[in-house]
Amino acid sequence: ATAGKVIRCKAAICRNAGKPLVIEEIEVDPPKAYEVRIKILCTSLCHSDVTFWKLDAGPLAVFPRILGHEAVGVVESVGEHVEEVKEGDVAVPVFLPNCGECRDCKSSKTNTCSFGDGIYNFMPRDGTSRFRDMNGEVVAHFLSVSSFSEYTVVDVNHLLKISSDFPVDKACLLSCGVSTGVGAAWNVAKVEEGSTVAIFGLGTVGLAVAEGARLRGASKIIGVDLNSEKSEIAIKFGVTDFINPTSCGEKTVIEVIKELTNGGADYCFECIGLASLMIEAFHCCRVGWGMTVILGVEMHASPMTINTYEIMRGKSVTGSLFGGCKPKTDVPLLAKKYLDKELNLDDFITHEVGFKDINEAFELLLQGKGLRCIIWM
Ligand code: CXF
Ligand code: ZN
Repeated sequence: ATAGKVIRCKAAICRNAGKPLVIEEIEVDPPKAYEVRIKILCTSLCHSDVTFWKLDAGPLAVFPRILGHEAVGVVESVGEHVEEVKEGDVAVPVFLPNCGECRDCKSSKTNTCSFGDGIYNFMPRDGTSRFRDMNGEVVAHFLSVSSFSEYTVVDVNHLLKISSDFPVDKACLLSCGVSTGVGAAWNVAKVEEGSTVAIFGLGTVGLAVAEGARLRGASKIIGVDLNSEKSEIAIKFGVTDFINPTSCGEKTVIEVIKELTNGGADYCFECIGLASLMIEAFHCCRVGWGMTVILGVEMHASPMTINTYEIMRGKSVTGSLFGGCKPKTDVPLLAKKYLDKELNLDDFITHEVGFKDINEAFELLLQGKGLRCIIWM
């Protein structure tokens, strides 16, 4: 039994911005109060990992650290006061907390739990790390998860239990990207039957929006991406029309979408993270009621300038974290939709690698090849 002891295991450490991760031995401390030590079963790469991997300056550029936040694992041991899970349970960690007790958690209006110092606090709740390298140097956590390690320590507010017979690779997808996209269509836009949807960026998040819209019976799901290779896989998630902005001929994307939707889409989703594209999405939605949902993380802090008169006439812009899903209650519901053969999760998994080849998963994502690459520990 390893409970109560320091565990020595392998982790992929990010030591320098934009440089390949280095697999090293590390020490993982036992979980403190309200914490859970998890043996990661598999993890995958979400674009936010790449975003932070590239970040070379500012308060959010922390080194060395263990990236990774889309994962599933089995509970190895629990700290004091943890009753929700026990050794052997399968758990899905999530970057967004869900304490269940704060005003936000008790409200149906939001999923943004106010536990902790926000999602950018890269240490557990007491401000210290559970990771050290072999020189005794502290290694930072990331988004409260740090799944690019054989073992990690996660606060009980950042995980949920999932049935142990649920396929683990599919559970991994529900830990970030897919829940974010499906949730945005269901909880944020609340896409209805017959409505029209335009999605900018057909990565995993964008295609999960399409999947959510498909299940809600949207009549048109327009996908926009610079990579025409996405058009084929997009069909599997219900995309009915594909637009490559570089091959619209004389027309602009805005004109093409307005034509396809008889005046503008009911719902537009930005899944890239560029203020300029958010503005373009806003122009593609229907005057009077069109809603633009922002999912992409804008890292340049560029302002989004829009005409307030269009807002007065009824257009709106909104956003969400984790698709408005409350992790502990909504992730198990998504898992059930998969078991009921409604939600397509299988087609998001396009690649698989062993942990030692984790840098190949970075290559694939950087080249825009495929959707999720499952990294098996
Ligand atoms: C993101 C959401 C926005 C802030 C950074 C992390 N979450 C997951 O990818
Ligand atoms: Zn993510």
